[in-house]
Amino acid sequence: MSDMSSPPVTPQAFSADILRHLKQSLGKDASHAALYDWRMALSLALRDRVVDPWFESTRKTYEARGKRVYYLSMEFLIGRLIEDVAVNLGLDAVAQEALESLGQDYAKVVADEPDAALGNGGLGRLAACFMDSLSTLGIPAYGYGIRYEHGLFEQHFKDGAQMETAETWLAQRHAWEFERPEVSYPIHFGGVLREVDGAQVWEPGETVMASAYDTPVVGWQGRWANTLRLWAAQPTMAFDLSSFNRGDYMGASAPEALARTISRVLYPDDTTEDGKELRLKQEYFFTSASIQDLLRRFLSEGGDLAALADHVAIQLNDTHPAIAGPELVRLLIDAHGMEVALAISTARACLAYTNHTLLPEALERWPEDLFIRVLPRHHRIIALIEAAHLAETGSHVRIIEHGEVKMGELAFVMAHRVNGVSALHSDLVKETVFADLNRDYPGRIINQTNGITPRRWLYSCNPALRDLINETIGTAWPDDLQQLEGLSTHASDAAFLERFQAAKDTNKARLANWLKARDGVVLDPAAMFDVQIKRIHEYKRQLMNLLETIALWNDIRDTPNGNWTPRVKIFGGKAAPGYVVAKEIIHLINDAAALINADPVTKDLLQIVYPENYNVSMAEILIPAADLSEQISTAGKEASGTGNMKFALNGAPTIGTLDGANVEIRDCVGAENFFLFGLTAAEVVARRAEPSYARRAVEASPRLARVLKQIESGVFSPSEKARYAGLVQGLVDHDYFLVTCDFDSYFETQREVDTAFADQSAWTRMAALNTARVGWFSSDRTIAGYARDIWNAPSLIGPRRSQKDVA
Ligand code: GPQ
Repeated sequence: MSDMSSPPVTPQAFSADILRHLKQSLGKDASHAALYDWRMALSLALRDRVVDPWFESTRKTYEARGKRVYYLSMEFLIGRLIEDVAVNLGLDAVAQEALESLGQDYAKVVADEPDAALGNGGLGRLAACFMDSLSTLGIPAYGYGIRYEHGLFEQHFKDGAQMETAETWLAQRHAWEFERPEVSYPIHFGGVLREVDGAQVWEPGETVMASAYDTPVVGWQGRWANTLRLWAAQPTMAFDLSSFNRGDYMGASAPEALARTISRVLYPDDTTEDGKELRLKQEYFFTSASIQDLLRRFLSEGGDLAALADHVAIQLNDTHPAIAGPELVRLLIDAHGMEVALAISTARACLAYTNHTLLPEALERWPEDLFIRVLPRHHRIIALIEAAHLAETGSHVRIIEHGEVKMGELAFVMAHRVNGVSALHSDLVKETVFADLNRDYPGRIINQTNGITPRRWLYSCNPALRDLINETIGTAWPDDLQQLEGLSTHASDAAFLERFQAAKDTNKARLANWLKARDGVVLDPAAMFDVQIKRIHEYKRQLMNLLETIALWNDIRDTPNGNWTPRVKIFGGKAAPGYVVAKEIIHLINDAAALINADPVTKDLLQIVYPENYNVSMAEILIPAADLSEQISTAGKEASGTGNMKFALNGAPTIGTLDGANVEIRDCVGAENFFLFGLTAAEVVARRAEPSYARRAVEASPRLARVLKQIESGVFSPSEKARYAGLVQGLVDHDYFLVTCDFDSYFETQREVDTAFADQSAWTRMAALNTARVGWFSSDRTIAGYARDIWNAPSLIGPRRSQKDVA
């Protein structure tokens, strides 16, 4: 293969690129350039170098005439891109040197980039890691999503309570994208169905245009680049001149306002569904544009639609794009004259569906009348799909039932493969939400355990550990992560462990400096950094973590001269704006922090820190600095988790339940390097059947009872004593997530953590073994699994260069 990456770049040549962009693209000279100008010039200089591999990948894809993967996702939580691109192009050191030779602070310029927060949490971040791995593996792929004008809201705390403000990443030009005004598709809504010569004809009521914006996604060593294509909504007619001429100036811009609403803002929900008409329109908007786009590409290459599935693999990231099934069937029938049964089987051969949750409230269902109003033709198509499914299987599972359109069932029936995201989750998918469909379609449900990209989640975010690993086992691990296993033999080498600990200390100091500068908060770097960062949700049990913190505070106050291990409890995460209980939990954490951090008796031993506005960039600082990873969800509720993998990879052992991918992480790192506690998924189900299980758990635990009493009586909310009475009452009355039942086991296990942490070299060894043994959780392994078991999509690049180098 001709080498697609450009010849080596010198820092001198690269500074010339930056200066050229400063002048030609930003219209500034070095003496007048602001931070923004430098950042844009750097980004554009990097982007230039992605274009050749991108074109070359497109050319090879076209030549191969093989399969393209289309990853449809409502969310792509990509975060900042400068370092991602620089690292993957092997230009990180060059870019830094070039910029510093121009008198700029590289870290400051990198940090000026706004996070592209086009997602809520794990599901969106997974999509971003998958894009990185698809490019690294050289699999031709497109990510398809929405170019939200406003990403996930910004979180502020006012007297400890969460406030939300709009996020504005597009207020500045987005450096990485290419606008494609020529790539645009009409998206229809509403209207009526008319029968013409026995066929259904859809006469839509409303139409908006979907316009493409492309961001190249370059993989490791610049060997391949795919496209993230995001759709923006635009009016078919920007401006209604007749209204304007009548003097109706507001009415004149109505078409524009209406259309823009569709791609205006990301829904801030995570694992709970918000059934709004606009959300349905967003889902159909980007799905229809994507299906039209891939069909156009296929047909322009002379493809025969009967063979579509040999060339097209469409992955549905949760049910949000589940309308892809009926949309593809509709286009095959209505636009291309295919017969119904063949259209359904063709679509199914292309489609696959990933389930990300068992929480029943998260499985999308649309009121049938709303659905008919927005998508009348699709409603009819779904009835055809349902009829075919019932006839084929004799199933009793309906897609439209009790006045609702059930998107989980629709996605399942229209997919040739359905996958869960961890071994435990996939088993539970078979046993619970889709038990009946699993019987109807045996073998359809498979597992693909999630993964994370080691380029961002180790190489970029943790330079201290990265350098140590390079020196210890060589540099071939970033695209072959199981090579980290080679660190295991060094885990009994005192000199290595000392360096491993030094890297951790560097990262803890980096976090401490960052927090001091940002929030004025001072951390003790000798204390254990105990970190729980993720969306705030009852099932993730941040509340249990806080109850344990308060119990520890009580114990320290009771015995101030005891042998305590100093801890900093770090929380990070946002609550959906409408999720009342989650917001109460945030408020309580902040209230408790205010009181406990000010306590002179405990202040050197216990601190609670909750930096506002947790996002991907904050995770990149927190995770490498963590000593302990909190993965404490109610067993059976966290589908996989991916933060759990990031912590372990960066040398933070887990305290956790047997939930999601924790199970597999523990299998990999060894039970002795994982702090396990709590009920199993089966025990959780059994416990819920016991009468008054929460009340009994509280009665059996004086320590817990004391904490609950303190909270309930207003110890942490002196200005409003009853503030948390409802929260506590809820726990005692119906503790669905079994915080009370797992509390004692969690508290005791935390004391084992204290003891273990006090033996520093044993602890560091445990941390290093975590890093050494979690290479399997690379998203390269996950994507290779999808490519093999679901997509049948080959890689178009040869063996990794790193392996060639080794050979
Ligand atoms: N997940 Cl359904 C989300 O982040 N948002 C969602 O709406 C749904 C799932 C998460 C899930 O909670 C985690 O356990 C997974 O690791 C993650 O998806 C990726 O699969």
